Amino acid sequence: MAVEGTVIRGHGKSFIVRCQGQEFFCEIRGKLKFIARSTTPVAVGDNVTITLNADGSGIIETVAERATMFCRPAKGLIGRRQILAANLDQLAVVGSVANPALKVGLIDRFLIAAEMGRLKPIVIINKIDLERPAILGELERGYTAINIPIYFVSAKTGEGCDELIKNLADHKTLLGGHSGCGKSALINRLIPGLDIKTGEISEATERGIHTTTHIELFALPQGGFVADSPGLKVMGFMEIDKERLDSYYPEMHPYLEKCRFAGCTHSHEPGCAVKEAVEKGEIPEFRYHSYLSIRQSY
Ligand SMILES: Nc1nc2c(ncn2[C@@H]2O[C@H](COP(=O)(O)OP(=O)(O)OP(=O)(O)O)[C@@H](O)[C@H]2O)c(=O)[nH]1
Ligand SMILES: [Mg+2]
Ligand SMILES: [Zn+2]
Repeated sequence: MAVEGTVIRGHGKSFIVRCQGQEFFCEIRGKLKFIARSTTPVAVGDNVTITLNADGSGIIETVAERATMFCRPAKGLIGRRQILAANLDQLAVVGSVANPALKVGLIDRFLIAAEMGRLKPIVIINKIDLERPAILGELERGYTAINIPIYFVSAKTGEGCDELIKNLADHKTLLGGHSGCGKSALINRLIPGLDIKTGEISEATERGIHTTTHIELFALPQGGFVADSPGLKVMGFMEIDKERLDSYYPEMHPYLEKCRFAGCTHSHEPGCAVKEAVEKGEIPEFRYHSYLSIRQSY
């Protein structure tokens, strides 16, 4: 008899599948490998059916069509992609107020990657037990104005986590962001009894040490899943068309038609309605700066 489950972890060619609260060690049915044309026949997040062997292990028989895919280019295979996770519906960009320092530009890059990957974006700022810089108020206003939920939390003290979990319980969320910002620590806080590995911050560089090495899904007691990930760089980001960068900034939309020049890049042109809106405080400065820095980084 086949049962339905979700792949929560990969181990080379084997997978852990979670079915009705229980976890099964599974191999893939040989035929399946043959059918799948992707470089990744089974990925974390896949909804699968398994049959059970007498020894309690399982065999993955079918993989359901994927609603979403989070990919990176496959090593050594030009034009092919490796699927890092399937069926996620939300990307939480995690930053920390300090240690490592907050990088607003990186948050905005992830938000663009989320939109390109059709994941709903949210922002989580961790380590608020360390300090509360004034920029947090600006971030809150700026992201709330474009309907991106933002949460200020401490994985260390638990502050803000009750609010956050209400959101996460309704989704399958990938936590992304710098190494060391506390993604794994936050998951440990959200799931009592879980004790996944967290790392130190290098004193010399103030950076994390890339403790998490693979994507893994964890079921939240309140419902929903969170996926821990290694301190990922933004993937697929280079594919955006530079001329369309402003389309990823919803707060710029009302002004785009009002610039004096068609094809205005909002950087140096006279009569730029976007720049005027920034000067009047109608577009947050931090968002405009990230726009310019992303433009320049091509
Ligand atoms: N003060 C404080 N420290 C925290 C908090 N959350 C995490 N840390 C510390 O930050 C360090 C890094 O945490 P991790 O959870 O390993 O960070 P990560 O984002 O998973 O890092 P990678 O797996 O390398 O991507 C650890 O020493 C944690 O104890 C917090 O809310 N406050
Ligand atoms: Mg980690
Ligand atoms: Zn302009």
